[in-house]
Amino acid sequence: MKLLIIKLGGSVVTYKDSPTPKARLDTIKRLAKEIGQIYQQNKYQLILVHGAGSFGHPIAKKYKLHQGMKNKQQKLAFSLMDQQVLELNSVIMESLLKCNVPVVALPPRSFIQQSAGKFAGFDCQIIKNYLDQNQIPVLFGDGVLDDKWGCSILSGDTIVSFLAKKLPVHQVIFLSDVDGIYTGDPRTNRAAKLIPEINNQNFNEVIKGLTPTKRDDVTGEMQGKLIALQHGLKSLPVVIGNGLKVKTLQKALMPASTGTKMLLH
Ligand code: IP8
Repeated sequence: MKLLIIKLGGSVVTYKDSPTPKARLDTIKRLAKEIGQIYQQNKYQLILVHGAGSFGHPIAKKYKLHQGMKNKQQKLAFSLMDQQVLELNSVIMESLLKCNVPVVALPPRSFIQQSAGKFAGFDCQIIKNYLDQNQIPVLFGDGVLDDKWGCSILSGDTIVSFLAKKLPVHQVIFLSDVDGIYTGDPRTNRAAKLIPEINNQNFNEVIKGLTPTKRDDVTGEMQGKLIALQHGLKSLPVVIGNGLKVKTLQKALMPASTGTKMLLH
């Protein structure tokens, strides 16, 4: 069986621009069905990672939780953020379970710590053990303990990149709310063009072209994410596609997938 990592971006599972937590329930249900269909094929082992979207980023930004926690207000906000993220996770878990997908949630806060906002990895054995049981581990971007700052934010993308380096991963699929990586922000710039392929030749140029959007995002939007992902995803086929569109996941598994394909060496 081939090991697949699917990242459900925060913009797919939530209304990311909402200042308060708001899940995209219909999209989550449809994606759960599509993931169920992939699971039923018995060809793939799956690891799922989801983003936090409006359940994590607005509160993290408001209380600067990506820079740590010192006062009582921040400590309370950290707890609230972690609770909100857990709520989103349980909506996703429930939908997957309804589609008979044997998922198990592994909240990163319970076994990962960072140091001054830096991620230093974790022991993947627990993930391997669940995979051996044909269970599907579900991890997510989370607020975690930080030995220098008290707390910091761990992005789901960092987790994906780390797992892709540590495990014999066949392919990684990222789903967001646009068709792939563009030369600008396609939500605001009509001239932005989809980049069909990212490789060693055009990687730096693509990064330079990505400008931050006005969205509340404490983990760096696409530019920061691609840089973070770059090392973990070497020599691995990656597809970045639109999770709001039906069957993007299935298409990502075909050679002629839609979206942006990335292969770096
Ligand atoms: O949405 C961020 O994870 P991401 C996690 O995967 C929080 O970048 C809590 C803001």
